Amino acid sequence: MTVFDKVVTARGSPNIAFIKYWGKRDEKLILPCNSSLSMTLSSDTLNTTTSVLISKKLEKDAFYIDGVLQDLQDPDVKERFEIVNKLRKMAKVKEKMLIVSKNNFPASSGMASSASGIATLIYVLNAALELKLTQRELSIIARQGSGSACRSVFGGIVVWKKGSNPDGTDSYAEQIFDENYWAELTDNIVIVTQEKKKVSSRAGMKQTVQTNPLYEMRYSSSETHIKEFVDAYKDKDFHRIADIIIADSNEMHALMLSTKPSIRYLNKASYAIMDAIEELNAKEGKNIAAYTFDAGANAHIITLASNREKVMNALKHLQDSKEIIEIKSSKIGGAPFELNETESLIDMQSMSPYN
Ligand code: 2P0
Repeated sequence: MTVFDKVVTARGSPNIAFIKYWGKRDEKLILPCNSSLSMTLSSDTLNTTTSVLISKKLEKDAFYIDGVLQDLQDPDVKERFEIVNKLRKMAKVKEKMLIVSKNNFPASSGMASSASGIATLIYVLNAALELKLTQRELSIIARQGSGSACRSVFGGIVVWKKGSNPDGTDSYAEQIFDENYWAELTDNIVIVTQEKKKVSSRAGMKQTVQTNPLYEMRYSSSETHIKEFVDAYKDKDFHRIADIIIADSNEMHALMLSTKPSIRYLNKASYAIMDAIEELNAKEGKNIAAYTFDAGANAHIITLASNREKVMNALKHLQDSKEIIEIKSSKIGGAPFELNETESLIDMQSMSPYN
């Protein structure tokens, strides 16, 4: 039974990939060329909150993100809204929906707002439509909204298996370690730019697969990296996981660089951060921090909570020189979860978003 005339609210969070997804074998179904591995971040620091109301009294669908009413005719929005229609159809519901979503971080700052947004949306719709889908089923649907979103359906360390079925039924995420296994892990997001990226991930990865003669190597190297990472993580061996995290980020950015035309997301400040982290590790005689970059210049510095201060000190000169705008610290976190009525983003009286 679908929950009518009642607001359901949930919260989810982004994930940071340690073994990167960068290329699709099927654009429509969003099937990746290689498996990937990520850490889900705690919703304490970065999160998306989404409320949904399904009612016969609503005349049309409305979808707000960060206070902005989305144009459901816009091709990008329409494509993403398809998953809403898919779930509504599964529940045999015809009523319209009001969906209100809020990120507590800027959408274009390279902090995977689409992963967090889509995973939370699927989760809240599953609850509101009382579909009772499993996390695996939710992951398959989230994947079709945005690849990396399928990993944010789970907490902890998550692997998105590339699968081999042409229909995508075996391409989903799975939790490998829960968030409590190694709760000391932190991600310190170093903001060096707030500019929107010039090449979208979607366009960039397509260009890489189509034009890059080096791309082939990614099929095997990603699998090796995942296997090595899981082995090292089992032993809580930070030195080894840091080596793999750094190597995989550099490999993806080397592939971007050698794409035609070349794609370059890193900037001068990104390289200065890489230098600072490498110098810190050399000084310590072992890796106590790892850098990783997604499709953007902002760095993610992975370190244990006990070493955060050393990392901050190593980056201080870049903060003083204003090359670093801000550092947002987060830690490993769990799966999306439901919130109570007090956290609702929808005013039931007026059936509209709270201001
Ligand atoms: C990742 N990224 O594994 C990689 C690393 C960026 C660099 O997944 O086209 O928004 O919606 O499937 O998931 C960003 O791409 O792309 C991404 P689509 P998505 O996290």
